[in-house]
Amino acid sequence: MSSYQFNKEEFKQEVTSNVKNLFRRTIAEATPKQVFQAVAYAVKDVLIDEWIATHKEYEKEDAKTLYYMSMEFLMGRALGNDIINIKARDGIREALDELGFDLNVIEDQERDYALGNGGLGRLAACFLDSLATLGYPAYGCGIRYKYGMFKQEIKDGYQIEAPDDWLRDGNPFEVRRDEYAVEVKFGGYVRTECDQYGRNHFIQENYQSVRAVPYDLPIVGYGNNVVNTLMIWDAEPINTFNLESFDKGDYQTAVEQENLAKNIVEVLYPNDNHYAGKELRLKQQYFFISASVQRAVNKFKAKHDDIHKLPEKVVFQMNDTHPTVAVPELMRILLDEEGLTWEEAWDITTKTCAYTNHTIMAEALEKWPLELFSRLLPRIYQIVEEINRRFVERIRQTYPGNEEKVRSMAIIYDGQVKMAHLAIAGSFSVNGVAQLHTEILKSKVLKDFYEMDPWKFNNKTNGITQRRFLLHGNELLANWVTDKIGDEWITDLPHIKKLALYADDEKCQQEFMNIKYQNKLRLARYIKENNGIDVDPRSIFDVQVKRLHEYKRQLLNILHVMYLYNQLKDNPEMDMVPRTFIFGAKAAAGYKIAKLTIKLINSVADVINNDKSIKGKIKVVFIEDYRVSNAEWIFAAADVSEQISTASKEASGTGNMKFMLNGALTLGTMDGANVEIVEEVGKEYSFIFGMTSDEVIAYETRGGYNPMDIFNNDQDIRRVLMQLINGYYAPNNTELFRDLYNSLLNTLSTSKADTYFNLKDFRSYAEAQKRVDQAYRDEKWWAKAAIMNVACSGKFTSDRTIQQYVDEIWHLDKVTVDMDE
Ligand code: Z15
Repeated sequence: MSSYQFNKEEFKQEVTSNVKNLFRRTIAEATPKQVFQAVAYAVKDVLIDEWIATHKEYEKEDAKTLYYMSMEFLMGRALGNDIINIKARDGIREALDELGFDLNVIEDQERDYALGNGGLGRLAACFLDSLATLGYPAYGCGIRYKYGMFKQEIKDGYQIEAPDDWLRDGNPFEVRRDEYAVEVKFGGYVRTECDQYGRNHFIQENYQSVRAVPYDLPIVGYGNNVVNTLMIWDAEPINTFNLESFDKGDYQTAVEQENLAKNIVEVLYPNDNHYAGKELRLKQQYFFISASVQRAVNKFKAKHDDIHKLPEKVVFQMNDTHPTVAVPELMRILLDEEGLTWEEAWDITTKTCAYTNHTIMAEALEKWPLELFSRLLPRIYQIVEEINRRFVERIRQTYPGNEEKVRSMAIIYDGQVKMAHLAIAGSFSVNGVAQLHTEILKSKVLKDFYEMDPWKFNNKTNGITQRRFLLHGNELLANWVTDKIGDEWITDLPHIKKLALYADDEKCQQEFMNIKYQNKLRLARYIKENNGIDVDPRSIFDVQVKRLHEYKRQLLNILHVMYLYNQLKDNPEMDMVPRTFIFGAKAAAGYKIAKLTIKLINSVADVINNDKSIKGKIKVVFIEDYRVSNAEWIFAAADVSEQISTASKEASGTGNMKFMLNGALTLGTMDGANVEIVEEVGKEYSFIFGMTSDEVIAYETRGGYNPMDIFNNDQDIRRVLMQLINGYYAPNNTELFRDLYNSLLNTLSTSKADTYFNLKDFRSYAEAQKRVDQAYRDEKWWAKAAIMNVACSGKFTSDRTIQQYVDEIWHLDKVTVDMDE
């Protein structure tokens, strides 16, 4: 296979000429931002030929294609990743050097593509990277939000949300594909017309519509010339090409359609693991799904004349329930536009759609009120009703006389459309995202569905791309690993196991710890620049970065910091390894208790960081605007990875894997993929604590536990809790943290107190923290344990996850792209 040959002089030429053409400046006068744009266009120039060649190959091979449907793609930055994947990073670094610019500074000019909230969106991004690297035909299908995830500013310790105007300077990598625009219809009513053969036709009338226009973004495979596509849809008013409503003088409708188009793609909903039930959200879902399904069917029909064969060439993976309207939308197209019978259409649909479940949290389950659903999507609603009617019929046939099954499994029930039930009924595959999670789905949350169709259920433990989170994010460690064991790990992560040979080697241990130190220095500089806080790079970097959510228990972490500080105040000579507690987290804008937790962390930080008497033994840092680009640096610098969710609640977690890959030790509960991490690296190189998921679920079945028992019996915990309401961390407003106190202890209703078992797990957590402190004193042991974590991370590459999806669900054809042809 021949691949792209980088030519430095040509590249410098092109950058120089791009700067001229774009900005009317010489390269010497250009700002870093302008140079970024010029470099991005030069890189795109390389990609574009591979992009075209890749799709030629897919056409030629008539390869089966995956459409990965997701409301979120948390891509981060493109440039650094793309030039690594075309293997031109060193060359471009040199070229820029010679032009007088630093590649790191240039990369830093790019905005993150923050089209996602957290784990679910970042998983989609890792999957695209792996699909391209493995050479599988795949499209990511999503929304081109005008504003992505909000930028977080911390003012006076509070989170302030600022709009993420990520497209302001344009996106050099995107390509607008006007020729693939389609129409998406909302509202109106359905008129039924009987034709001469007695067949019913369903015609949507008096609707509003928008024009969906796809923008393509290149997804570059590693060193294989494959460039796949992330297709994100923009909405435009339809009347730019259809002036009908103006002709009729229907000014009102025209204006409404214009507003509809403007609103639909305006902003990403900033809720992670939480369903808000907003009408606009359902519009967004149907908008991008209808557009994507239409595009997929059109593309299939351009090459094939038998629509029955769709499942042989096309597969839709629904990333959570958000894209579930794909099921009735495909039915609509097959019934109303292709004229198939219900049985034929259902057969095709249920062989084309597959569903991934990402959570067992009840508050995340999407249930749309019938009134809203039927008003917005009248034809889709009719189809869902019929799907439900037949599904309920099947339940009754399978379980005669057992109406309880109907109540628990129906798609339409209690005046709502239950999207998870629709997704399961309409799919040939239902997968969880870690072993434990899948077991809980099968035995608890989706038990009835599992018992009826056990063959649908399967597990695909999540993974991450080592190309972004080691090769790009941690260059020092990546080079070190390659020096030791060669570079196969880049596309075959299990090879990294060979590092275990070096775990006991003292020289290697020192080299490793020195790299960690360099990365801690880099992060310390970032923290100083962005937060103005001095941290000691010799201290333990103890890190919890993830969305802020009660079940993830940032509160447990900060309560423990308060406890530790009390101990130090009592005994300033207390022997402890200096520790820097680092937090990074965005809270959904309307999530009060989460925002208050951020304020608490910052208030505790204020007090502790300014207390000279503890001699800098504890520092607390809240990193503003945690996002993919700074995450790469944070993982690289971490010693301790905090994965402390209430057992059973974190479906998988993926940050846990990124820390492991970068040689941090896991301090965590037996939850999600932590279980598998510990299985790989061994309990001896992790710090495990807390209740098991079985214990948690047993308590929940009994209606919770009474935290007052702990409050009454544990002096240290009581002291910490009192500090929430006595103004210790808020002298001017003693009531500030009352809601946090109440969430832990609400004396009026025990069932609503501490639903995430913070206090129940506190002692066990504190003990585990003590073990961390002890362990770090033995630098050789720590280095060995850290190296073992890196060495045992092979399972957690998204390349493995994708290969399992391909083998067991998607059955895609692998393609190779040769640039000589
Ligand atoms: C989200 O980020 C996740 C699940 C959801 O249902 C939603 Cl709406 C958002 C996360 C899980 O919380 C996390 O455990 C998992 O690793 C991730 O999805 C990817 O599967």
